[in-house]
Amino acid sequence: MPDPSETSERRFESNPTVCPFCGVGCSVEYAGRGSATGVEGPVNGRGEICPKGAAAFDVVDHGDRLTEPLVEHGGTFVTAPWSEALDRVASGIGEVVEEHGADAVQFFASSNCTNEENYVLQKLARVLGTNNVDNCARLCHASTVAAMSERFGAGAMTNTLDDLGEADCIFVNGANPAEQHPVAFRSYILPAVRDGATLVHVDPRENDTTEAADVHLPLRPGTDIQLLNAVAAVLVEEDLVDEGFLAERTTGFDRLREHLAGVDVAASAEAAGVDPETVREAARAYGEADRAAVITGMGTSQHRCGTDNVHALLNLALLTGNVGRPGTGVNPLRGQNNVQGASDVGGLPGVLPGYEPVTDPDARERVADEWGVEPPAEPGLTEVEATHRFGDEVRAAVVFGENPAVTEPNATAVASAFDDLDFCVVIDLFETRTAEHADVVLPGSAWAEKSGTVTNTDRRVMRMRPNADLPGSARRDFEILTELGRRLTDRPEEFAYDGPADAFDELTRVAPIYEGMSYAGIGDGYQRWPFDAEAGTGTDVLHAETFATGERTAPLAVVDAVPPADDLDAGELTLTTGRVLQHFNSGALSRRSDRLMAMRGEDVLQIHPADAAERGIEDGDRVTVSNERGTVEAAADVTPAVREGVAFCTFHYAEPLANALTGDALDPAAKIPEFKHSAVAVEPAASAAGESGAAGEGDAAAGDD
Ligand SMILES: Nc1nc2c(c(=O)[nH]1)N[C@H]1C(S)=C(S)[C@@H](COP(=O)(O)OP(=O)(O)OC[C@H]3O[C@@H](n4cnc5c(=O)[nH]c(N)nc54)[C@H](O)[C@@H]3O)O[C@H]1N2
Ligand SMILES: Nc1nc2c(c(=O)[nH]1)N[C@H]1C(S)=C(S)[C@@H](COP(=O)(O)OP(=O)(O)OC[C@H]3O[C@@H](n4cnc5c(=O)[nH]c(N)nc54)[C@H](O)[C@@H]3O)O[C@H]1N2
Ligand code: SF4
Ligand SMILES: [Mo]
Repeated sequence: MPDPSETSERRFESNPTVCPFCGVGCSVEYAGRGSATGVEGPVNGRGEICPKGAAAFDVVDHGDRLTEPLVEHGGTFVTAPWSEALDRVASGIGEVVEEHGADAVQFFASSNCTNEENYVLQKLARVLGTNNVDNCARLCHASTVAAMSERFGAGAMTNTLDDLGEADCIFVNGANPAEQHPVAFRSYILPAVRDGATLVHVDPRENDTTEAADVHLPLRPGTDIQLLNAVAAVLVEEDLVDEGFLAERTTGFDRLREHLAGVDVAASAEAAGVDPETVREAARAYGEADRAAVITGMGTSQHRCGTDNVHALLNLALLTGNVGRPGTGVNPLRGQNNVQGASDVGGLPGVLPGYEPVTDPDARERVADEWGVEPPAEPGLTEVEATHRFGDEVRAAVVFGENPAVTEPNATAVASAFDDLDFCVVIDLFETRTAEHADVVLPGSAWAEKSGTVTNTDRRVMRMRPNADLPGSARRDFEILTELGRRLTDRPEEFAYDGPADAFDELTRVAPIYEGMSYAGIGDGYQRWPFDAEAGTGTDVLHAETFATGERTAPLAVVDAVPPADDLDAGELTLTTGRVLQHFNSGALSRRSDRLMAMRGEDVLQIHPADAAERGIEDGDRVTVSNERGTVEAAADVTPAVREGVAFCTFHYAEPLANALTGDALDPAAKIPEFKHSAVAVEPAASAAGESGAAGEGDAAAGDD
């Protein structure tokens, strides 16, 4: 492979910045010879990184990078100068706003991009006159945030990664941090376990996290409420609750106790498909621990009852007094490197920067003081609601660093919905599946080409610094977005920033949780929100004296099981989807890394040996996975690691498109999709069947050779 640093015209340099992949937020920099390396940072104190961090530079100088704007002409893209492409965006969006109003435009903010970029994007939407701005936190921890905001007053990790060292029990529900948050796992969770903490893992599959676990509960997908209610019932039954905490810091215990008295532990465990004794073991480990921390991920959040799942999880922490002290709490591990920040800065339809509700007149007025115009008072559309209305009341979309044609549920329908729009602009690094449906594609800047800040999973705001100049005519995302602000709104002066630092200063004046932060204060380290401007420090442990709601108490919640949207017909399996270590989300970045592709090159379907045998499927066979929404083909990985009746595949590829199979059902509170439960039929693929009978197809295949 040619060394990009020798063949490229581009200039690279080494400056500490933040890994573009997961929300752990490891510090990395350019290391020469086309590679990135870890450097000592606030989170990775010894410069440790995972394989994705090590591969981060592979996309920066990749031959597929977009280097010129693309404009659609007669069904194909042609390259165009920036002035023409931007004119086309201004007229495309302008005409839709003129004819249908600003609420006919949907803005997709980017969890992969900086606080400053997302701040500008949501400001652009709101100055234009709509709250229709969302980011893929919607597909991710929206339900976690909904439940935690309601009960605790804040949706983020209650504690810090460092805190995990003080935990005596770590209860991991629906997350696989060994693969998805590897440095959090190796540098924080594993040391705590080696130090004696008991690790409980609630996951239908055995994976790398399970290997380190003391207790594994391989539940049926979609039965978290049954399982967590059984754990809560044991806590009450066996007197493992914290009476003092319940009296002082909670309300509603009598009602919950009464409800749990009606929960039969054995029957509930059976409904979840797990052994009642193992449920008791898990409950004792959590309830007897002096300090117990919950970690939660997509297995909990991505259900039509995702918000209720989290409510059931929050009960455990409140029942046992595991909130407000180091080593405790409820800790959602956040997805992309800036999904926390994209939400913090207002990239959500219901809240302004700093989570101030758009419905709050005081909050709107505070923003108006800064912007000179008041944002609309009605919450906007979430992103899946919006794609369901493309061509209807939504007529245009601005998609910034997101790939919904691959990552939203029922994605074949989503992709064709993009064609129903009057106008669509995509700002990305690559010509993604989503970009294929755009009218204009603008070439943005990769992580190594930008400066700004990102906020990691434990609320640390850290600085990104450039390691590379731009390829071809690509532009910095910040400059593209401010230019769109000047062209699309009638307040161009509001988008005349003197660089990202200037936008960050404005953010600290608008978002109360960021008040008092500065680039200088962050320096090579971090500042954590909520930030105390006077003391000049952040808050590590939330909810210590009072909850972020301002109340001394938080309510306990009665939670009833909710059946999944898809019913299983005879012979069908439950498909649940997720991730592997070597790939990242839609694969837009990870699939372009030769070194990651060499480690793991395709999406496979994990299926239990008994289910495989019943269908005549052997390890490595091609299989079709289908339901009324679509059919995909994959190679079978026959393994007892996945429970019987369940199949698992990743969604890291546009081909096969796993999300062709997932459904449209949304959680009513958070509007998060049901990615973790779909009914599917699995059978040997026709090509495989061809060898054992369908001679015509077999011959055709041979003919191709
Ligand atoms: N390597 C890698 N790292 C990543 C990403 C990536 O794509 N690749 N993506 C990033 C992003 S955006 C996110 S949000 C995080 C996500 O990180 P995780 O939350 O760890 O991700 P998932 O693999 O989607 O789901 C976690 C586990 O949930 C289990 N599960 C499935 N159904 C259920 C269920 O009904 N109940 C329970 N309790 N468990 C269930 C799955 O078997 C899976 O092991 O990872 C981030 N980090
Ligand atoms: N079946 C199934 N589907 C899922 C999930 C699941 O578990 N199962 N998980 C869901 C979750 S948790 C998430 S977060 C979503 C993720 O959904 P997406 O956010 O759509 O997925 P990504 O692949 O992270 O897409 C990021 C896009 O941003 C571009 N990009 C990256 N960096 C930059 C940059 O600096 N500038 C610009 N302009 N563009 C950039 C990339 O090229 C890519 O096209 O997927 C969801 N979909
Ligand atoms: S753990 Fe996350 S932030 Fe750290 S190197 Fe790996 S992908 Fe990057
Ligand atoms: Mo995510």
